[in-house]
Amino acid sequence: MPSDPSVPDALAPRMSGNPVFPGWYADPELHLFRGPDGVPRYYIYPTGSADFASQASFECWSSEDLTQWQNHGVILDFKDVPWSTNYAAWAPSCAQSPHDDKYYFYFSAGDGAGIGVAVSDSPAGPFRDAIGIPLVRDYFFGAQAIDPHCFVDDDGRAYLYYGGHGHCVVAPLTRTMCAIHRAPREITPSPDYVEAPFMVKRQGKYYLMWSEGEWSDSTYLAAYGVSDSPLGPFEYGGRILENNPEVAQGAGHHSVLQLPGTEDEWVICYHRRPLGDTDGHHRVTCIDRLVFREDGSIAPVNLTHQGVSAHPAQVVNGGTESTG
Ligand code: FUB
Repeated sequence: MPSDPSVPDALAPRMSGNPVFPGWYADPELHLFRGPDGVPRYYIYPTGSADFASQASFECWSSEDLTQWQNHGVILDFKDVPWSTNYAAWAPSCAQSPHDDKYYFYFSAGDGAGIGVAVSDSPAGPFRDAIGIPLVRDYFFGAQAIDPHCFVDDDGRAYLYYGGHGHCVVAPLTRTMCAIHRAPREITPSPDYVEAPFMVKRQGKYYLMWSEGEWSDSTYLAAYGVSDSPLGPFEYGGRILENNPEVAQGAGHHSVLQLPGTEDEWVICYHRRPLGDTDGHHRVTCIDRLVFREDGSIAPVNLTHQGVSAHPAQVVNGGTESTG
């Protein structure tokens, strides 16, 4: 018998809904961190999606269960980063150092100024510019210095992936997390690669993910490749995010996270644009399920309005926090 929709179903799981929080936010990087207060929380580090001139700071959001999100306000302001452009604050990435437990925040300073690194004792900031100069500014192998992503491998080695203008590079970081250890190497995984690299390790395989198309319209999408090494080469795996004409367009620039305490359950955090909306900056942050098939390939993501069900943030067996 169909249930009465006016009666709340106490047994129905609480859902995140999509978007997971209000406002125009893009390029979301999702993590699980246990901050200095010892409480594990999910964190999302997005770009504030507005015209470039007004993008001069970064915010972050946190949640204890993926469904209720709290805005922590500005965590890094370009007025405190003198070498930055003071506009086009894009695509941040956050990682916890396995060496000093501090949190390192990598960010793009618009067209030309480069990629910076900031540091904090807390995943919710505030972050301060760590080195006073860009970590990367020049082009290597044609890669524009935007869209940084820091990946920390199980052995404690950290890698910086980045690159716009159709080229992707990776550079190992030093133990300080604030310097390039070896010169970047090109790992552009596909002729269609555009930007937004993200790395995750699952069952010993390295999955490099990226975005293709034009970020401001419905050609935007995401794809992935697989390797035995964080340095590639990557075998093309297929598309994971694409338009759904019933739900949303322009889905891309994402991150993924294994749900804590599960054998193999994953979520994908990405931005997408409302159907019929032609303003390229109108991007919202969403979370949906990501499914690895038995053969290790990734199924195309089902974009939803309901999002994902509540899942408590926890660090299992004192084990890993975020590795992506
Ligand atoms: O949000 C600004 C830019 O749009 C990012 O750097 C690109 O990856 C694209 O998402």
